[in-house]
Amino acid sequence: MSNGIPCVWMRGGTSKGGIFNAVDLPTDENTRNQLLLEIMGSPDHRQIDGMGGSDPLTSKVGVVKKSSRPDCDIDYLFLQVFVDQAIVTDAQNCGNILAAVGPYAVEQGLVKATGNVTTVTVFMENTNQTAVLQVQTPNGKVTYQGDAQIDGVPGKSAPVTCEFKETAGSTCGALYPSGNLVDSIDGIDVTLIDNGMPVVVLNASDFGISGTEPRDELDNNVDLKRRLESIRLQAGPMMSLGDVAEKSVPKMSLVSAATKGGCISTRTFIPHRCHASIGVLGAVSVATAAITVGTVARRIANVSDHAEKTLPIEHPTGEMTVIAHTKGDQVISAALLRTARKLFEGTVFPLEK
Ligand code: NQM
Repeated sequence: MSNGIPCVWMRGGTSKGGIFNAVDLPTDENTRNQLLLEIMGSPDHRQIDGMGGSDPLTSKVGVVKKSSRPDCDIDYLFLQVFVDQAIVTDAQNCGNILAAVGPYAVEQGLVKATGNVTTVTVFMENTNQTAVLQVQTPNGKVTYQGDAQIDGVPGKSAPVTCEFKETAGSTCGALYPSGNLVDSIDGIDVTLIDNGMPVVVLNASDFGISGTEPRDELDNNVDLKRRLESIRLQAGPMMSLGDVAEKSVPKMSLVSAATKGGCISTRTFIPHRCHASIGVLGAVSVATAAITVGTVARRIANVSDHAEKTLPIEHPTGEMTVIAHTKGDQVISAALLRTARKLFEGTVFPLEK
């Protein structure tokens, strides 16, 4: 039997994946990626020979190490392992798995617990930006138990609050990378935005749908997916992302008027499957578009005039609230509530050679 690799399997927000200490993974990128494909069981739409859950949301990896930066506790690299293609990409960040790496870092001794709540400052390697997490550590020990509830996850858990600052242009170099608030692609008005996650915001009604359909119905809409992919491939170069055929960005967020009292309703393709809810930084980008006068989102959004805005972003399984501190149209910082849970700790085995 070959040597296995220590790992912790965790739910972070509405996603799930393997969290590794960087020292346990090969430093060569290709060797590491091959190993992660084997661990997840990719490429195979059932991921039957691996740990992945046959869904992009459960085929995720966080790689964590103690940070050498004076202002950060840990460095976090997110890797998306494609389900049915042999692709591992660091082209995107993930705010859901981020919620898991905070408690992981404390439990693994990478960060010292400080009282009942421990602040973990995370350098997000994918985008060279920082996030600040508050992790529940009563009596100096991580707890996953608590009263916080997030849509898309049954039950209640300890809260992990995540705050992001200066996420504009995280991957594309500018908040509105094309230089416009609205562009036209294939005759459809789109807003190309990156406030932590590159997202193409589109009006659902332009595709003859209400935008409140269930995830499965949209996943089975072949014509809609074909039209979205055509727009996405053209949006990539306009967003300074180059050829995005094999990238998991930009995300495609179809927006419509909120139906449950929120800010706006979303159905987001990430990019080839409809998200069961919405990504964390994806929600920050959509919320930012909703605030900004002149975007596709703002035309239909409910937004208050207050500098601190509570923006419930509706999605297929409920809503995700973004608390945005703003100055005019500008989002200065964004905070979200997430929860996390440790599911398994042990040794994972790649294929024997
Ligand atoms: O946008 C899914 C997720 C994500 C990413 C995706 C995320 C984020 O729900 O910050 O969390 O958009 O591929 O985990």
